[in-house]
Amino acid sequence: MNNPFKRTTVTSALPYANGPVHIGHLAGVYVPADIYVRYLRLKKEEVVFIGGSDEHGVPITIRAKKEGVTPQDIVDRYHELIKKSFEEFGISFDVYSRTTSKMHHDTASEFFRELYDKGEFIEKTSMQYYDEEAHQFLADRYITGECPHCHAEGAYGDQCEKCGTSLSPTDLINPKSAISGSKPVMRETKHWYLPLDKHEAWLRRWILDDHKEWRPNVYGQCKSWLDMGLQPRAVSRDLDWGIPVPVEGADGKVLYVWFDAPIGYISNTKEMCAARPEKFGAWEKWWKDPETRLVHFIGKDNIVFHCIVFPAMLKAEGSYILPDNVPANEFLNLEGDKISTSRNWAVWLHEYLTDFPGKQDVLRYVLTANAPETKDNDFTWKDFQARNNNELVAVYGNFVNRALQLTKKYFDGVVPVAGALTDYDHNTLQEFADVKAEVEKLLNNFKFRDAQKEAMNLARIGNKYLADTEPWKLAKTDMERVATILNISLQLVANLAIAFEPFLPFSSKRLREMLNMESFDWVNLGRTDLLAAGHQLGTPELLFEKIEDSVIEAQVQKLLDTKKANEEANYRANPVHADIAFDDFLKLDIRVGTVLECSRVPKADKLLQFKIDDGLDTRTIVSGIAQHYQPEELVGKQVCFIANLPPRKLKGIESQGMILSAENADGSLSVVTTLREVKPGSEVK
Ligand code: B3M
Ligand code: ZN
Repeated sequence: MNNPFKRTTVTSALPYANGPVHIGHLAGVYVPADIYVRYLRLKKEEVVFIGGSDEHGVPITIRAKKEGVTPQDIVDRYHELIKKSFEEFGISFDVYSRTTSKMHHDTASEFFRELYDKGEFIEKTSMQYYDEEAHQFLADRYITGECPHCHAEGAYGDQCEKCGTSLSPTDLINPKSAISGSKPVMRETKHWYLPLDKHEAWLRRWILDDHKEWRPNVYGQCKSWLDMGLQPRAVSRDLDWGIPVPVEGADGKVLYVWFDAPIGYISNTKEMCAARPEKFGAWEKWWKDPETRLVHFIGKDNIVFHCIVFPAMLKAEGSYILPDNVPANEFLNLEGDKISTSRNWAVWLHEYLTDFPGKQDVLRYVLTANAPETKDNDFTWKDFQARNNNELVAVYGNFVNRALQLTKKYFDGVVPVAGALTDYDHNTLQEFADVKAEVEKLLNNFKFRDAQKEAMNLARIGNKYLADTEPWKLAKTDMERVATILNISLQLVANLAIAFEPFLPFSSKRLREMLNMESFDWVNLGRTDLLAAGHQLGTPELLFEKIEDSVIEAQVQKLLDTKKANEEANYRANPVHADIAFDDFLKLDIRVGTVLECSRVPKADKLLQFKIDDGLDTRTIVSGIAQHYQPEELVGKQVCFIANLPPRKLKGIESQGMILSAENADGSLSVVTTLREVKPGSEVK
């Protein structure tokens, strides 16, 4: 590849400082970014690795309110915890700062002001919910009410967590302020918008024509956004947590968190350069020099912000470079279920380290071996164990251990002199050299999973070499040949220390200590003279240990306990309602109907449309159960429905009633039916 770049700025998404980090974060963003940066550093390329915490946004304020502390308390707590987790896992940031820093507030504020002064924003007023008791406008998340689709209580202004439908605050039935509990009123408010529609033409060319090499998932998501047509996006919010909008008359308004967060990459670079100018030089060279290559590592839910919104901001400012690549990953699931912070369905990094002290590289290895590069992937404890025992221990660790132990036994741990090489020796070394080119190609293309697999293949070659040449058998008859075999084996071991360095930095460091070598350069990968004859090695130790079944079973049990606790919490969260008068029950008219027709509602992935024989007539009912049933399964079935609710419009269809379903703890639904067939229209009493 013809590389027109002189240096690389690598950023990794700034995690929200409202919870600890888990394996999904590591697998999706931080391990791949770290592998890439370590690889470039080993190649002696000029690179910086920028990280930090994202400390603004509504979820942080909600969490603070719930705990009765300030948002600053929340972010202080989690920023430290997250930072420590990253350090412990060897994520080698050159800077890890935070968006509540003064440097960031100033930088983001100036950035906004510059675009404002250049006329890059449009101002719009709109009607928004306002809490008259708390005297503030309500962010979408601060409004709760009844979901218009599934009628669950407590749906948020942006989404119903029960049925997953995305909403706007005005969709909610009986909206309530989450701050004061009062009924919010509509008020006019002014906001600034980035007119993405004006940027659409160049974005199309830049992404769709000039960056066809981006990962298909990234390119595809961008294309579908662009094809739908871009709309102006609000870059300010009515909120009291964040960076004040630096414009006259903008009291009570802050920058939208997705406006300030990516600018955090720039602020943190500035902080890094200010702290160590001799090492990093001026910050501008990392952001404004066209010879600098900008690469953003992110998860798939951040694609639009990094490929469309942030580039539009940078372009509007005018003096910045744009990202050259955005290698976004898909999601990692845990034992078949989506990782969820609120359901505690995760392997938290700080807990992992308590349970598996010193085994950072094992997790790094497994997460890369399973990296969700092209599709969502699953982490299971069984697979974790198998990869440790069958690959790290049985292949890599085993080869290293045999080579070092045999050298200790026969040559007192001194690298022996190699004699004449056989054809087989030459072939083995050639295979090694070939793999180097392959690993490099894969790393250059952000294919970390395959690159690590190739590195493991090197260890396989080594293992096979020892198994085929059997030096322990030759020791009685041909010490000269043993010397050659072990010399070659040790060269292969040294090569492994280099090849695995980006992936498994802790193990490579230990291996270097066992080899008694300070450091290796990536350029030397593939060479067969890394260790000179006569060089005294250090003390051999096991590089990896087997993980026993009982240890894995304990982790699986921990997750089962979480599942059980979630189910119980779910039951407690839905206790039996307060008593009602019998007359109230009589008001409810529940009837049995027969499903005549059932179909999906276009553009609503949750909704099914029913035509029901209600005994007298047919009626149309729309129900939010499309994720639980195929329409054809329900035709001909008898269902129970509430017959005397006022009709309501859903996606433009008038729904004349509500079909009853029972809900499991995991959210799955089962339609309520009768045990024996009855006449349509029969009353349920
Ligand atoms: N904090 C969202 C996330 O953690 C957001 C990323 C910001 S990157 C500038 O998924
Ligand atoms: Zn709902």
